[in-house]
Amino acid sequence: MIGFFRRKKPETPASEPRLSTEELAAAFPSAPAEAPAPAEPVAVEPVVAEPVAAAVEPVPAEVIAAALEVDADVAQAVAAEPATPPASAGKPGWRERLRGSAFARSLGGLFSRNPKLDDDLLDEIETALITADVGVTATTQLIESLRRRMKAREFADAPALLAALRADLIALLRPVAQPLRIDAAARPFVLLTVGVNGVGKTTTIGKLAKRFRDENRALMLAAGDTFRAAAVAQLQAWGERNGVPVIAQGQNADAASVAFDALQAAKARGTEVLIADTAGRLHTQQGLMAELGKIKRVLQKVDPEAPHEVLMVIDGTTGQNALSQLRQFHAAVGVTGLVVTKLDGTAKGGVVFALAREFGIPIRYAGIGERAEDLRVFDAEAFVDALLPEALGA
Ligand SMILES: Nc1nc2c(ncn2[C@@H]2O[C@H](COP(=O)(O)OP(=O)(O)OP(=O)(O)O)[C@@H](O)[C@H]2O)c(=O)[nH]1
Ligand SMILES: [Mg+2]
Repeated sequence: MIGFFRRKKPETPASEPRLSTEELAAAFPSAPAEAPAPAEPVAVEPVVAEPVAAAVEPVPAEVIAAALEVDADVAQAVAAEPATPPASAGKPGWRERLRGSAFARSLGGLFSRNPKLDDDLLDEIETALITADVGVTATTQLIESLRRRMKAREFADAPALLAALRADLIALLRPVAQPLRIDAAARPFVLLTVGVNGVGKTTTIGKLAKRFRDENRALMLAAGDTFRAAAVAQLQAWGERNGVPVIAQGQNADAASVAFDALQAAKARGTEVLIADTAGRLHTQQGLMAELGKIKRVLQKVDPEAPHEVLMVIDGTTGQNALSQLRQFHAAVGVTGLVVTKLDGTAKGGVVFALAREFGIPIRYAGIGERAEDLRVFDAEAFVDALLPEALGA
């Protein structure tokens, strides 16, 4: 039995879903969350566009340094990234980065011994899933499905049940593992990033800038966080590193006006992708949430289809609070894709399953570190296998 766990790669993948698609659909309906109406009427203000701000000149190193000095987080991220990664560096895999997660650790205990196929095993799995932030509803559905099948004698032994759990977890995520497609007809393709404070929006934009530059796309960034000191310099530092122009106005400028200028400039230059940063805001701050709606409407004055993607960044360590964050941001601005960050380190990671089950909104990318290359296209199987103990997963 232990041999099963030790096997490197099962020939018949243990991932073979044992639930039919219909059963899964019934077990995990991805009902879109009810979008509560914003409590505050959204004011549409005409935007008096300043003349299109020229792409900001490269920021002098001392300005960035000064800015970075006051922002230890950024300084750390910048310092962490080698200008040219050594040829041998290679991209660290999902498993390597997610190994320390609470999910991997709590489920790992189950695999380090030889569990019996009984209700105690289900109880232990249930505790592990709840501990990892999978959420009560998703956990209950997973456990009840396993229990039903165990009673129906579908599993020969405990490893068979654990393999079924792996397959069910993957099946839960597969519908939302939809990569971002840049529509070539949209020029520029406008990406608006939103999310609460400190979740990794600006870092994710930097990572995307590198990714899109590597794909030889003409890019532009809009410094729409006019609220936090050093936010503009932080984005400019990322822009400079990747040779991408950044449109900015002064601190405390109107964020919608920055977005408007940037879109006009991007259009004039035939830019392929425009990524707009926004200030972090709590989903409970009604006024700031309404501002997001305004940014969106102002973009639509230039291009009625913009933004083509409203990318909400969610911190993977947040836990179940991520659900109310997404609900509120979705109501305010219509989220079309997610990035779940900080899945490296001690993240529980389970909230990804709760988000998938509750909203069915595509998860575009996963952030698994602070460096430019630490962004992965979200892959259901790779993610689950990185969370599960090695012997079962890969
Ligand atoms: N470990 C880890 N850290 C991350 C990841 N993504 C971002 N961070 C770190 O999270 C911190 C905040 O990142 P920012 O990009 O400034 O977050 P933000 O959402 O733009 O923050 P505000 O603009 O203040 O709302 C920084 O220290 C980043 O390096 C990730 O995937 N893994
Ligand atoms: Mg930011």
